[in-house]
Amino acid sequence: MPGPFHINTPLVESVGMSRRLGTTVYLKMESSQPSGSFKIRGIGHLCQQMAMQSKGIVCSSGGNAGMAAAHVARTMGLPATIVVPSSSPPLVVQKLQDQGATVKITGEVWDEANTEALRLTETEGLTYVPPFDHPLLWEGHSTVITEIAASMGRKHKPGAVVVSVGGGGLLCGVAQGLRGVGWEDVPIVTMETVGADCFNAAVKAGTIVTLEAITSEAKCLGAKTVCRKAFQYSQSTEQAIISELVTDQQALHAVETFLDEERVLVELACGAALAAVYSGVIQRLQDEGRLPRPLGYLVVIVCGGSSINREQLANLQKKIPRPT
Ligand code: PLV
Repeated sequence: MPGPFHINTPLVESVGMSRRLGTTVYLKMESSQPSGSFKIRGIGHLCQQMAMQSKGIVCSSGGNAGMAAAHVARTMGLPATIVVPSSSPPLVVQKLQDQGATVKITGEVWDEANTEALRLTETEGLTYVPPFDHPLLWEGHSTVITEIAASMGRKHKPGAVVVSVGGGGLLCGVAQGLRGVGWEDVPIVTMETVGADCFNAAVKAGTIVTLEAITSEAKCLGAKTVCRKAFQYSQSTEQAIISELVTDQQALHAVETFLDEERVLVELACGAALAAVYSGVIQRLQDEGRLPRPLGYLVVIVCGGSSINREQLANLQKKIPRPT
C-alpha cells in the first residue's frame, strides 16, 4: 500500500510569539507538508483506505484539500478531478493543474462546488474525497497531535492548542488526537474570520446553522455549514473548545507578521490561527479567566495553505482595508 503521504512536520518555538504571550509558543509547521497544508494527513489516509481500486477521485475544495487530493492521486497513479468555486484564485487552479489534476470551476462558494463533485461521483463513478467531513479524514489529521506528543513526551501537555476552522475537519482530528494521547483536558481554541464563521455561529446558536454567504476573504475557511461531529465536540463537557473570531484585517496582519518574523508565507485561513497570538486573543482569554495564567506551552497549528504568493498577498492588501 503506498503512503503515508504526509511528513512528520517540524515543531519549533516561535520566539516572537513567546515574547508576546509571556509563555512558550510552539508552531506545528503543517505549511511544510508536501501539498502545502495539513490536509494531506487526512486525505492521504482516506485515499489509502478507499481509493485503491478506484478509477479516479473527485474532490470539492476551497483549494487545499484539492491540492492534497491531487498530490495523493498523482502518487497513487490515479486521475483526479478537483472542483473549486470561482472564489479560488487562479494561482490555485494553476497549482492543481501542475499536479496533473483536471480542474472544474463551479459555483461561487465551496458548497456549490461540492454539489457538483457529488454529481460527478454518481455520473462518472469516481471516488468522492470530501474536504472535511469524514471519520477517515479526522483519523488522518489526528496524527498532528500524536507527533506533538511524541516530540514533547505525553507527560508534558500543552496548555492549549490553537486551530483554524473551516468545515471543522482539522478540529475533529485535533480533538480525536488529544483524546488518543490522554490530553483530553487540553482546551482547544478555534479561530475563524468574521464572514467565514459557521462554527462560531453554531456554538452561539446552540445548533448547526448555515451561513447565508461567505463574506470573508479567507475563502479556505468558507464552508457555510460546519460538520456535525465538530459541533458535537463543542457540546461535550469533557473537553473545552473556545470559539473565537478575528477580522480579515487581523488575519492579514498575522500573515504579514508571520512572514516578517518566521519567514514563512501562509494564507489567510492560517492567519486566523496566528492572530490568536498576534491580536491578543489568547491574552484576553487569560484575562477573562477562560484560559489559565500561567498557561503552560501553547501550540499553534500552522495549517499552511497554497493559495498565496507575493501577488496574492498584494491583492489581499488592496482588498482588505487597513484599520483606521
Ligand atoms: N480548507 C478546505 C475547505 O474549504 C479546502 O477545501 O481546502 N486552513 C487551511 C489552509 C485550509 O485550507 C482549511 C480548509 C482549514 C484551515 C480549515 O480546515 P477544516 O475545513 O478542516 O476546518 C472550504
